[in-house]
Amino acid sequence: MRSAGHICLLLIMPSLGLAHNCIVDSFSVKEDFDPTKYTGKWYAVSKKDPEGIFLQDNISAEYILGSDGTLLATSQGRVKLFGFWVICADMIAQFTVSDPNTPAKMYMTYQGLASYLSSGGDEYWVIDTDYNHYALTYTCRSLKKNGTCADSYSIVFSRNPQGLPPSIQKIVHQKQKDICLSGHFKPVLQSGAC
Ligand SMILES: *[C@@H]1O[C@H](CO)[C@@H](O)[C@H](O)[C@H]1NC(C)=O
Ligand SMILES: CC(=O)N[C@H]1CO[C@H](CO)[C@@H](O)[C@@H]1O
Repeated sequence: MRSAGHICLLLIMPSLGLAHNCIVDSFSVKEDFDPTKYTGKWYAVSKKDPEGIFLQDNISAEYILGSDGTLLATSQGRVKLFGFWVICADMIAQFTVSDPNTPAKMYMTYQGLASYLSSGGDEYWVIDTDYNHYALTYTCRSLKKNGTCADSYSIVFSRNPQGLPPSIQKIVHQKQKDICLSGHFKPVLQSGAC
């Protein structure tokens, strides 16, 4: 009986591995995402960068609930502009939900508080969060023809700037795998530089 069980497992496992494609539309996001519980301060502890300019370190964001129940945020981070000028960037962002059935799939409109900072918009998906310790966000800026992502970024946020305990890192690693970004993350320094 035992060995039969083992054979069964061996046969199933490789097919589970293959079944996972990297089609962005198939990524699961936090179910019944609750923006109220998401409010407050979050610190970036690691990130996967997109192409082009992106926040470097000391990245944090503070979310509040707007009058219509959607999220608003102020965020900070160090950014290198023109290849050499490192400054602390202050940004504000507004979030909208297009499909109420997937409240974790938001669209973020952001604006730099200085004229040399960029403004724009990006998808902002909360892949997973427990609201009290960690959150993993994901953005795909452009898709390939086959539905996989051509240019993405993703950030691991923690309520605690010191980082995440190992038990939670394990959950986050699995989620990073689920969005096909395993091994692409780099730590974000929180030096208090800004
Ligand atoms: C999608 O296309 C890219 C190349 O554009 C390829 O590397 C990747 O394997 C393809 N993925 C799937 C799931 O078809
Ligand atoms: C964790 C940390 O050091 N965060 C700092 C990043 O920059 C902001 C504002 O510029 C500071 O208020 C934070 O303390």
